[in-house]
Amino acid sequence: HHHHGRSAGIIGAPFSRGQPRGGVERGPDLIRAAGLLNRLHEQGCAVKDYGNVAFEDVVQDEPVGLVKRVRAVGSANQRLSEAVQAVKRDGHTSVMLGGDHSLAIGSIHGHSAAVGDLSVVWVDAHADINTPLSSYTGNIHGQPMSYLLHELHTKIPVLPNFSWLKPCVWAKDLVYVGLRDVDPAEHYILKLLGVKVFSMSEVDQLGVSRVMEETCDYLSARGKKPIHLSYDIDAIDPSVTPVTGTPVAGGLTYREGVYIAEHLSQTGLLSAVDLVEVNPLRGQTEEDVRSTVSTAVELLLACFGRLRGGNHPLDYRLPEP
Ligand code: 4U7
Ligand code: MN
Ligand code: MN
Ligand code: MN
Repeated sequence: HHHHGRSAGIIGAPFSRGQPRGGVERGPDLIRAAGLLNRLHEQGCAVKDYGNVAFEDVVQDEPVGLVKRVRAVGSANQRLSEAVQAVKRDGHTSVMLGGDHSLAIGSIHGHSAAVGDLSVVWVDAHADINTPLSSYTGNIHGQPMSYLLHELHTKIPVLPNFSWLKPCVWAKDLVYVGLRDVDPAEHYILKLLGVKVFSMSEVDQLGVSRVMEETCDYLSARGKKPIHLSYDIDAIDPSVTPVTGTPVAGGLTYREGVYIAEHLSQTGLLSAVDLVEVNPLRGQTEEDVRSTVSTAVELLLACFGRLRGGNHPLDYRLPEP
C-alpha cells in the first residue's frame, strides 16, 4: 500500500553492563512507548519489530584486569550480532535500540557479517575507542570501536566470551562527529590511525552542513559502502537530552542532530542505525525524560527519510472536488 522502499527492522537491546549505571536497559521500551513504530509507519516506512534480545544472565563475571563485566558484554554482543544478521537477511534497515554503547560491538559485527565492508559514522561526545588496556574506567561502553578495528587487533587481549568476534572495520571507513571528551589514549589512537574526526571544534568552524558534506565525500571517495550510523544520544547537548549516563556540555543542538540523520538518510546508503545511552534514571524531572526520548524518536524518523520541509508519498494525488 503506502510503503516506498524503506523498511525498518527494530531490535531492542535492554542491556546496561557495559557501564555502571542502571536504567539504560529501559531505553528500548521507552522509545517504543513514545510511538516510534507508529510514526515510522505513518511516514510510509514498513516496520517489523523483532522484539527485545534475550540476554544471558551471567552471574560469575569478575573483572579482567580493570575491565568490568567482560563475560556479560561478550555474550550479549554475540546474541545481538545474530539478531542484526537476521534483520539484514530479511532485507530491512536494522535499528538497534540500546542499551549502552558496548552494544555497537555486536550491532556492527552482525551488520558486517551480513553485508560485508561498511562505512561507520559514529556520532558521540566520546570516541569509544579505548582498548581494554588503555581504559582507566574499565567500562566497555568506552571501548567498542577498538574491538572492531582491524588496525587495533594486536592491541586487544584475549577476553572471555569474545572468541566469536573478529575485527570487521577499517580505520579509513570510520568518521566521528560531535566529539568533545576524548581520553589521551583515544586521541593517540585517532592520530596513529589517521581517523577522520569532526569534533565539536569542526562543527563550530565549518557548520554541520559542511561537516556532513565532507563526511559523505570522504566515505564515498573510499568506496561507496553500506553505512552504519552509531548514534549516542549524548552527542546532543545535555540541555536537550539530559537523560544519559555521561553527559558532556557543549554538544550538538537539536537541529544539528536532526540534520546529521536527515543527511545520512538522503545518501540512500544507510543500512543500520544504533540509538544508545538513553537512561531515564539519570533524569531530574519527567520533562527531562520526555525531551530526551522524543529527541531519540525524531532522530530515528529523520534516518528513515523524514524531512523538516515535509514529505509526501510518490503516488500522492490531490482530492478532486
Ligand atoms: B559512551 C570514557 F573515561 N572515555 O572510557 C571511558 F571518559 O558510550 C567515557 O560514549 C566513555 O557514553 C563514554 O569510560 C562511553 C571516560
Ligand atoms: Mn503498512
Ligand atoms: Mn558518549
Ligand atoms: Mn558512546
